[in-house]
Amino acid sequence: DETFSAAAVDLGASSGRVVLGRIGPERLEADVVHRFANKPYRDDERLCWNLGELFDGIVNGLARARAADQGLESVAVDSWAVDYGLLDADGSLLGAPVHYRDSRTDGIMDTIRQRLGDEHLYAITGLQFLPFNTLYQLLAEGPERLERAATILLMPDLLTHALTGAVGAERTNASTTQLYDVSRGEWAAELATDLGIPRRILPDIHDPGDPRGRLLPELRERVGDDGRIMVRAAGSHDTASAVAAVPALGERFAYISCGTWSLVGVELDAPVLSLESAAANFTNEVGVDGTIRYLRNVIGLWPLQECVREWAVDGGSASAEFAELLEAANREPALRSVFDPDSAELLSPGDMPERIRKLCADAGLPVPETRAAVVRCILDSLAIGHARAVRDASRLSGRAVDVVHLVGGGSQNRLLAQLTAEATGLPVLAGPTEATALGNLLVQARAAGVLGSQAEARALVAATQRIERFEPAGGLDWSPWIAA
Ligand code: ADP
Ligand code: LRH
Repeated sequence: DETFSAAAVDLGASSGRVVLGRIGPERLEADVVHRFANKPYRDDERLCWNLGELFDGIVNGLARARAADQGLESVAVDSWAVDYGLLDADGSLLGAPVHYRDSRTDGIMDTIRQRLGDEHLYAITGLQFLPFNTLYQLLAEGPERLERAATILLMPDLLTHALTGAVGAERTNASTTQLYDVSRGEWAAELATDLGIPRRILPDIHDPGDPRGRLLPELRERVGDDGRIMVRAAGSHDTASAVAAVPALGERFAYISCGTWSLVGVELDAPVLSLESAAANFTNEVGVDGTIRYLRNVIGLWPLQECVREWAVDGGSASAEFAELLEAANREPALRSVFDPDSAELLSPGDMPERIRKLCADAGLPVPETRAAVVRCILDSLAIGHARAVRDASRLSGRAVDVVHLVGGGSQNRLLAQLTAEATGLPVLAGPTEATALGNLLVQARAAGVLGSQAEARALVAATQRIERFEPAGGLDWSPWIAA
């Protein structure tokens, strides 16, 4: 039997899931065997991730995957980028991992940019300037805590450590820290030292697919494993895994990995480190097989998630109430009021409908009063953000783009897919929804020798997964909005 059984642990900012995959040269089946909410909490002052709950979700999910398939032989973890836990010399966690949307980093990025200069920082790291990059979070820890720390483990590495005891950093996610030298392919040790971040806390780097260890004995019992399961590194940055599963058959494509964030860009062989690229805030993150994810963070479905949270509407994939809200937004007039999706005011949680109304009012546009009008305003604005980023990615990298692949939870939003096709003027291929988990699984299958190249893996996604095409029809002129 040539079928390979693996589980992907995929943690998004809004939910986590364990996906059981069965993969062969012409087979790719993936079932979500466990899905759990990812709910940050506020301790005295900080917004934190609930590591204990996430870990329980993972172990319970792996137990379900093992019960469903006795042949389960491989597991890998991916999650959102930049966040981490610090371990002390005894291997104990120095406090809960802090959420990247916490205010502890306020002001730090600006200070560092002034001190070192964008040109210097970008030439080394190629990373976009986001206030919550790991670099700035580490500086927010303060010197005493950095002194006490023995190692930093990014979220997927922290969970891999909890599963196996192994310590290390996986490359695709290391590349999101702004402490990684994208040209040399190693930690930017000098930059770290200059900023007072001890070099010793940055662990050895591993590549996607590398074996990381067996489950710890106490977990084998909970999972029902007899020591057979190998935990591997995935492309542990969720966006790296999502892009690895984009069902593109050629080179002339852009992708939008759309969930809490929309990550919008193209795939390249080498980084673009021009000042123009830095000014447009494009990033050069490392992908599977050493590719470069040349992209920009666009606000994504975060404002919509925050609105439905405020309205106490279930925004989950099977919610009828959510589907009705999107239907109502579809009936609203297009491009009535929009906001700049790059507005820094929208990054933190809370009070989202009011903040959106204020942005519209400040811009002298009609204020969206009803829920349907607010949702329409969000989706129109997001489509504008998508179009602007696709255009700039292509222009700054010189890569021609004929088609846009929309993947992730947001690819189920048909209105958003249609608006994105209209705004970009390009056909949009929507799906797969669980691209991240699929990309995680495909890397494991390649490491196990079940699949060959990345191109073969992508062709397998294209041949087996449901993908819907949206044409750039519609009589509206989006260009003034994109230009503004
Ligand atoms: P993340 O990985 O960042 O947690 P996901 O990729 O899971 O995000 O995407 C979550 C988003 O997908 C939700 O915020 C929601 O807007 C969208 N979504 C989920 N299910 C549906 C659905 N059935 N119809 C439309 N949109 C959906
Ligand atoms: C998407 C993502 C994105 C990062 C953000 C913090 O889940 O990993 O690529 O910028 O989370």
